[in-house]
Amino acid sequence: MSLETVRPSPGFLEYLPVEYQDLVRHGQYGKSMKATDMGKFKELVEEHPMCAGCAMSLFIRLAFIALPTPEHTIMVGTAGCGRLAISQANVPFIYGNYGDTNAVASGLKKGLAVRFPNQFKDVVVMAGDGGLVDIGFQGLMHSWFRKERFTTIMLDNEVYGNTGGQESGMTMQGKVLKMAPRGKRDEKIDVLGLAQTAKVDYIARIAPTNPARVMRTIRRAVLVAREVGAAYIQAYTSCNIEYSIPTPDVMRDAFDIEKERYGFLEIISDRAKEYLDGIEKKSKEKK
Ligand SMILES: Cc1ncc(C[n+]2csc(CCOP(=O)(O)OP(=O)(O)O)c2C)c(N)n1
Ligand code: SF4
Repeated sequence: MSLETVRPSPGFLEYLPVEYQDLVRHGQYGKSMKATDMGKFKELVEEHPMCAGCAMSLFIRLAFIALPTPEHTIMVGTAGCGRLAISQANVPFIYGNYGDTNAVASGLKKGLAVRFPNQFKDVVVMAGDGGLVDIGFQGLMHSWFRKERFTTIMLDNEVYGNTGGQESGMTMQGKVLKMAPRGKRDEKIDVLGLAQTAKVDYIARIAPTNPARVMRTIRRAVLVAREVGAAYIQAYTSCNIEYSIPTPDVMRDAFDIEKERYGFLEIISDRAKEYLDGIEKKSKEKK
């Protein structure tokens, strides 16, 4: 193996598993993909057991395509629907106890910096709203207050999907769910506001209506987390099962909710903006 980690030494590639060969030859290892390339290359996540038509699975697919350097990325997740797909990808995945993602990611990031002082390693937490803001609330907030350099992506389906429809802190007030029959009493938690209070360097709210925008947002978050500070993306990823959205209407729902209360929003600190401007300018010059 060469020191380039992804590119095997000449003559060695053919002895690696076919999956790996494909990822090097026809996949994302060592390359950057566009949303319009979808379907034309070997993706990091190809199969998953999530419900047909689930918007969360679409978002996860886009998130993996967007990773700027998947071969140097480690995902952290927890119980919930999303991990069913995240754990199938060709990216190392750490599955912690429910709610401890941001504590695990904090330790991991520090350990990686000691073990690989000359190689950046991106750490990305991707977990449900319940896992992050209910049971994981303390770990989430403290990782932000400590300015830990990793990305947190909330798969906000506004319910506990994996356990059959309990309300979460992110469920809208008044919403009746299978296991919240009286309707939710309290308001949806303003996690974007909390992220601002904690001075998170890159904050975004997004719905999966525009693949190119989803990918750009994820890339920007991961890059800011690599060199500047904490990054947070809150993504509307509807649960068609618990919200009874017919599969053909899942995207219409995403557009409706985006228009109503989930419009695209980016809040970037001055230092993160300066950093991103520099990177994006260099990349334009290269083209
Ligand atoms: C400590 C602990 N408590 C409870 C559970 C049961 N559990 C598994 S998934 C889940 C809810 C998942 O909801 P969310 O995090 O919003 O993700 P979603 O499934 O909606 O994507 C719960 C409560 C668990 N696995 N561990
Ligand atoms: S239960 Fe809901 S969130 Fe979970 S996979 Fe099915 S549609 Fe998606």
